[in-house]
Amino acid sequence: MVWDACWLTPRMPPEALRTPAQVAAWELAAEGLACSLTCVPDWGERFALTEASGALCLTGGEAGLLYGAYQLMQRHRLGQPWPKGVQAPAFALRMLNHWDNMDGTVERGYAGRSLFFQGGAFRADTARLRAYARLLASVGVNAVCLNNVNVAPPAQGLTDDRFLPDVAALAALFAPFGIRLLLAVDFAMPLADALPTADPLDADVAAWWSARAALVYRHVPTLLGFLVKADSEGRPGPYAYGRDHAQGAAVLAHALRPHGGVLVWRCFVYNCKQDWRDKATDRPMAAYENYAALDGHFADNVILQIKHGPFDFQVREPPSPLLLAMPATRKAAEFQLTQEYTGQQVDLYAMQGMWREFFADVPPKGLCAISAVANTGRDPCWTGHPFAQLNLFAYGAAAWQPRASFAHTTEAWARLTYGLAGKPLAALRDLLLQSRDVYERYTAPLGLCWMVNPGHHYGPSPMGYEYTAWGTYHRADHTAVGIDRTAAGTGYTRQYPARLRARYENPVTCPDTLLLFFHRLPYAYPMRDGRTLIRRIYDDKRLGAAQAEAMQAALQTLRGALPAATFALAEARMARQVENAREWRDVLCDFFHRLSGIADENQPL
Ligand code: GCW
Repeated sequence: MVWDACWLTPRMPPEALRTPAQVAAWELAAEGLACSLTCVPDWGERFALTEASGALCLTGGEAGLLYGAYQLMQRHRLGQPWPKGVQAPAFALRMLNHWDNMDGTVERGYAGRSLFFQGGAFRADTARLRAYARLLASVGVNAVCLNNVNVAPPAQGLTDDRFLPDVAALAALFAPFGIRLLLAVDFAMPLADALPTADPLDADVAAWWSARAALVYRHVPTLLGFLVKADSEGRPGPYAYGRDHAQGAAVLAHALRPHGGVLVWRCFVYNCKQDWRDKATDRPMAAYENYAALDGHFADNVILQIKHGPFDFQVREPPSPLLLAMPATRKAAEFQLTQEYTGQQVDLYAMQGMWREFFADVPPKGLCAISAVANTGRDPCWTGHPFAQLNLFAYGAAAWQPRASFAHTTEAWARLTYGLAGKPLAALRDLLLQSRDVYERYTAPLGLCWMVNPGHHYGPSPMGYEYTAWGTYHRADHTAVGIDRTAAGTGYTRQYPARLRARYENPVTCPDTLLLFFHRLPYAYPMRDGRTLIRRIYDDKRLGAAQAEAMQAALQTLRGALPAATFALAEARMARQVENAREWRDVLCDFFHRLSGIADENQPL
């Protein structure tokens, strides 16, 4: 099968190359770039480019040389000056989490089947996997978790003799690209191995985890560590034994420590069996309630991986207050490249703007790592929609420089990938830059999330989650819509530091994009621009759908400028996006009309 080289050249570095520095030297030579390399091992991932009397010199640690080489290649092709001074990533750990199952399916995957697994075993597809490792290195990712956090059989076998030789082979294949692997493990694994309990304070359980870690590291000494989803959406966890999550994490962290292993512990813990009548429980408060008091209790080889927003990767969320708390704990922000709620790689949704806004409120210095759910699979273009490659590319850029410019990254990606210039370049850049706002406008303007179809999460279903157990309500009735999450309401805003609390607490200072996330407002509520709330909802939907139609027309100007197969794919998906946008507009306008009794004067249905 032929797959996209993305921004790279299709010719691959030979398999004989074993170290990142060797790959770096090969890449630069293949690109025709004369540059001398100096390896200073202490530099790690850092690098510096200097130019003396016309001769280029790249200095860096092993991995630094590789990142420097890719940076040099990009700048060279873009005709940009070399960056001055020593370059270092903002986050030492830049992870990608695959939600891949061993049967070959991918949970929330929209880019084909798993790159790693098929039929309960590893795929023997060295060529493609090496190309993948190279692609990830070229964007700056340095850690990959292979399997789904929802660990299903036979993935427990990833930590025993059944599959460890395969993990070791993959680790060796990724190593020349500076990438280390993680495995998602099940907290209750000791039970499956005939122990009567998985209680983290039980001595036999601790011994079991230590033995298991020793076995894993015998096979894969370079493994970065384990990733755990515990007490979340039906997964086993320490709560079953009356233990808190610091106690739960400690037993695994202790087992990993002698091997230098890291435990990435997810904080996506909430009550997924809520009674919808219960208005006192407010799901966005859950992560903070479960963890904030445990600050300082986690071992230093534990990283808490916290979703960037308090809900679950919705189109728009405020930053998770937990990411602004727990100063004595190592924390990672988790993003979702795979477009579960954001268009499923049918609709365009370029994410970097969201990450920039996030990092304006959550200083990168307070975090030690960044993580994202992968959007890649076995599709020839890797990402389902060819333009969804941008989100992977931009994730790497943001992981190095969280405040990197969205427009610059987008333009660089379009130029490197398709060699565009002039009008076509501007057209593609503009399509992508506006894509998030447009998608938000026809799906969830004003922070009103969770109106998606339950289960698969594509398309509108305004009451779909309203009477379920998932805690994701909007409580729209004939007078008002939204949930009051202020101090006078559920109290959620109290979880924020004063600066953000003040911004969100009052509808007058709360940004429009989050208005109905934080407030319950009547349909006649006067918005800043003089329109009523209901008028604004109708207008946003109509404008969003009209903008999707305009995007479809704009895409047509790229015919001939993009490779034919890429254009055909983008065109077909755009037609589906326009259908989706119209559906959202009509279902939501009808829904609010019936509920409120207030007609949309501009365009009655
Ligand atoms: O958003 C939800 C998804 C689940 C996912 C879960 C999680 C892997 O719908 O499919 O499970 O988040 O992040 O654990």
